[in-house]
Amino acid sequence: MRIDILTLFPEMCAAVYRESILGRAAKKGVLTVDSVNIRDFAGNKHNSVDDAPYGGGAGMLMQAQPVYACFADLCDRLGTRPHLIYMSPRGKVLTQQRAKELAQLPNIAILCGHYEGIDERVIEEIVDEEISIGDYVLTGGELPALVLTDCIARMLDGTLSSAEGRENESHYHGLLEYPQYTRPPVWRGREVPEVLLSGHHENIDKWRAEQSLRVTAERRPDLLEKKKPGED
Ligand code: 4H6
Repeated sequence: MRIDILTLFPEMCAAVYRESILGRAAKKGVLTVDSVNIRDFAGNKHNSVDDAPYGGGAGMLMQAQPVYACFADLCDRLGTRPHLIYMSPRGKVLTQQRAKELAQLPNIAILCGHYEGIDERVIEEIVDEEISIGDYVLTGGELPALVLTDCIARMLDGTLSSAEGRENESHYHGLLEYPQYTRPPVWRGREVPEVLLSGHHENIDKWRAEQSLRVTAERRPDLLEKKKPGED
């Protein structure tokens, strides 16, 4: 799949693609990530892309036209229209389930807002979906876009080694992760639970399932209520 990030800060994204799990996905050829500078589509000699909000108020807004021109150019270059996601505190909160669905798409573009946001008209005109990474506010949409990209990338076949897997992890089956331990067997007087040293895989699986339920009940009872019986 291919993800293009539309941003005023393309350099901020590039460093993350090279490092992290995204670099590995790129190397394996399962994912291409690129960023496009919205400022290249300013269309005026001062390269300005912002203006004051009608009706007054603090701060500036990104103008509709540069965002529109940037997306139109991307569509031309790709020869297709990617699913366009706008990262915004107003969006629907990201879930593992939505990331899994998005990972099925061949082309995604992510629009990052800055200043106080973007002129509503271009959002209505081109945005397919608004996503938030949580109920808090950041200075720009770039970090949320990278969070979403990482979350999608690790759902692609070939991104994770088989050892890392996607199966056992927190939130994948709607439960939190069970506690894990590595050597030594005793550290500062704390012992590794005996069952994990037993080599009895059936008992180990049962212990882990119980622990996942216990941890989830203690910390995130809301996840247990959401989980429908039989759902993975
Ligand atoms: C769109 C509209 C996403 C994007 C406004 C973006 C948090 C999230 C932004 C803004 C974001 C999230 C601009 C509003 C700066 C606050 C960029 N913050 N903001 N939760 N900020 O996913 O002022």
